[in-house]
This record gives sequence, structure tokens and C-alpha cells, in this order.
Amino acid sequence: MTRFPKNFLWGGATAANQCEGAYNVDGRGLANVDVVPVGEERLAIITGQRKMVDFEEGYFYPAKDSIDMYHHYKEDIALFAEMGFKTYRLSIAWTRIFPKGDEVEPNEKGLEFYEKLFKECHKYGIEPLVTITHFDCPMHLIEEYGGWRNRKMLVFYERLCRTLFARYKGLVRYWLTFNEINMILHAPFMGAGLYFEEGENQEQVKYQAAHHELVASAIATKIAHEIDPENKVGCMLAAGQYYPNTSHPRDYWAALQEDRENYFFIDVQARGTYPNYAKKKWERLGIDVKMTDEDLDLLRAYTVDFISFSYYSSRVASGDPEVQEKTEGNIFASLKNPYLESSEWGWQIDPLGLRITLNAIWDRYQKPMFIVENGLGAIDKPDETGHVADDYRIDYLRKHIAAMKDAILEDGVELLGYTTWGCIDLVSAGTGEMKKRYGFIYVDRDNEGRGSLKRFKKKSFDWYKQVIASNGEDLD
Ligand code: P53
Repeated sequence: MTRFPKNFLWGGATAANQCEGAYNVDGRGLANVDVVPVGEERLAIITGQRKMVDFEEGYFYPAKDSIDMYHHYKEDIALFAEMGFKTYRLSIAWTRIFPKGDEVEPNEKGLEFYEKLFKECHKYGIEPLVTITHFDCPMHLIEEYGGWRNRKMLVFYERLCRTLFARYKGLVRYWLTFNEINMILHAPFMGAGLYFEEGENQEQVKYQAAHHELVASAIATKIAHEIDPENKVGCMLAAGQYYPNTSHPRDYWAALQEDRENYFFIDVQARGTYPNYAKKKWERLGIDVKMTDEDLDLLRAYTVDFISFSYYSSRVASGDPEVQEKTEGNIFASLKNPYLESSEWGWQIDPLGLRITLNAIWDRYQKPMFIVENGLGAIDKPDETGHVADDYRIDYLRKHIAAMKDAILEDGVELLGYTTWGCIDLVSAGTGEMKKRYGFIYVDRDNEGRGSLKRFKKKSFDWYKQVIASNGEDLD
């Protein structure tokens, strides 16, 4: 093979809470992702260290309106189609379907919205790729049950999945159970609706919640296949291989430990059992994860069909306690890599790291992969017509696509597709800013929520269109 596979799925990705807005429209309930404001306290809130359960005076909550894709989806999908998208990755807002989370009957208005959206995609031959939960959890489930720390979440999540698989049978074939499932360890309120009480063993809570999500993911895979054998279910990892800071063996050991912390989740979802290194770690830390034999059977029997991941950067670890100079702007701790340049938010840019990560995941699992996020968050400066000459973004994407091409053509990894993150500008998950933009399409809205919400094509729009039209041959 000397070219990308003919049916390679090129496209872009978004998440409900970062683009839809309309947070209280058509019966939608309140979710964790709604109550995370912009500003200094955001990090403490998304990591569960500072409790915020509702809108508070004096804060700005960007997800309330976001770029209002709820009312612009036709226009936006038409633009994706113009770029030639084969797939569009989006997520379901749980609280549109079950506003509180524990209802028995779903909210018809919410179901209708996504049905219309999926039909709009199919009008242009775009295959939807659906994340069932992208960081969102109904606030009611958090306040009433404690979020994913509670085993009852399995019932509510199963109900959500059943409802979606039944209603969208024939409209959706590709599903992801939990966005960046490893985020639970780094941003537990955002990842799993967890906040902590004084003095409690946070690691214990996080791994218990992780177990619940892993079993929920297996149940989802089971039901998806039962309802429609055509369904393909994937897991989703915030990926990025760790490099040792030096050739000192203890640095290599540190990097391996860090990688395992992330691969732990995929080891379970792709292989079906808890790895020994995790059991030993829990033993050492005095963590006792409650699980039933039935849970373990489910994990074993219902592994995922494919492995999806986000990739923005590689990471660096050191086993030397004296070495601590961390990069900025990311919830994932990493040391600075002196060989790499950084984005305006301090994320280090490493295209070869994508090839390395693809190979590492392929070597570990031998399951088809899907890159479902990659891209450059940058400050864009539109001219008076609204046009942005984003050569820096084109440069980033070109190099990453070339690296991905090498992994497929030179190394032989199996890759289903590639969706760039934030194909239309949207609210940043990490910082809540609007000015951290990833899109091919500029949206007129600023950090404070001002702007016309008008959409403008950037220079990268035409570039990506040509990449897709040539099936990855023409990257210039
Ligand atoms: P933002 C951190 C590290 C890696 C992936 O992130 C991350 C994060 C969260 O900041 O999240 C993914 O918007 C996530 C998206 C998110 C995207 O990366 O902080 O799946 O929701 O928007 C980019 O620049």
C-alpha cells in the first residue's frame, strides 16, 4: 500500500458542551460542564477541589451559549460538507436526553435534535462518530448520587445507551463510550462528576469511579452489538507517549510508569482484564476497588472494536526528584522537552510523537485505531473581511498528517480515520477561553461572550478541503 486507504474517514470533531450552547432550551437539564466558569478557579473546579454546583454570581460561564451550534447546525454541517468531510465527530449532551439523569422516560425534544442533526450529516454522506459522554454528567446525578463514585450510575448510563442505540439505529454506526477516559485521574469533576470531601482518599474514589465507567463501557459495547451488529464501539484515550528525560534508567522507568497510568484504562477496555501492575499499585496505596464477579465477566466479554485517542503532544518524565521544570497550560504534567517548540498555551509540538504514539498503541493492542482529536489551539487575528491567514495551523496539521501517513504506509498500523479537534472554533475545555481556537471556521465571539456568532472560512479551510479531496496526497 502506498496511499491512504480508500475509505479513510477524514473529518473534524466537537463536543456538545463546547459548541451547542442553548443550555436550558427544549427541556435540557443542568450538567457539570455548564457550571465551570472561565478564570482562576476553573482548574480547582474541574479537578474537584473547589465545589461549584450551580451558577454563582460574578462568574462567566462560556458553555451556556458557546457558539450556539444548537441553532446553527445546518449552516455548520454544510460548511463541513464543503470541506469534504467523510465523518463528523460530535457528542450527545446527556441532559438533553435525560435532563436529570435518573428519569425512566427520555426527553423527546432532545432525541429529535440529534436525529435531525444525524440526518443532516447523511444528506451529505457524512458518517457521524458519536461520543456518548464527552465530560458531561447531569448535575442531579452528581448532587444526588455523587457522580461516578456511585454504582447506580451503571443503571442510568445503560438507560442512556439503550435509548440512543435504539433511536439512532441505522443513523449512527461509530460510538465512543467515554471521552478521554483517563481524564478521570487528572480532572475528576469534568471527567466523572467527582468532587472530594475533606480528608478522603481521592485515589480510592477516582479508581472506584474508573471501575464503574469501565464496566459501563463494557455494557454499552454489549448492548450496541445486540441492537445492531453493524455498530462499532471504541474507547477513547488522551494519548501522548512519555519520553524519558535522559537515558538514565530511572528516567525510562518513570516514563513507563506514567504511560501505564494512562494505558491502564485501555488495557481493560481492549484486553478485558485489570493489568497486574494496577493491582499491585492499588495494594501499595491501600486502594480497595469494589467489584463483582459479574463485572469482571462483562469486562472480559465485551472489549472494544477499536481504539480512539486524542493527540496534541508527547510528554516527558524524569525519575530524578530534583528535576521539576514543568510545561504550562496542560492538566497533564510533563517536563519541558528542549527539542520541541510550544504553542501559545505551552503545549509542545511533536509530529513524530504522533507516529511514535500510533506505533506504541498498535504494538500494545493490535486493534484498529482512530485519531479523533489533533490540532493547534492558537490566537487568530481576522482581517476586516473576517478572513484568518492561519498558516501556523496549516503547518501543524500538515506535519501531523505526514507523520500519520508514515505510520500507516511505512509502519503498517491500522487506522480508520482522522478528525481534527474543534473543526469550527469552540470553547476550550481546559481554560474556558474562546480565543484558544482550533477551527477551519472562525466564529465571531470573544472570551466575554460578545460577537455576532457569524462564521468565516479561514485559510486552513481550503487547505483541508484539498487534503481530503486528494485523500491525503496533496498536503502543500
Ligand atoms: P483545550 C488536556 C489535555 C489533553 C486533552 O483542549 C484535553 C485536555 C483538556 O484541556 O482535552 C481534550 O480545549 C478534550 C477536548 C478539548 C481538547 O482536548 O483545553 O477532549 O474537549 O477541548 C483541547 O485546548
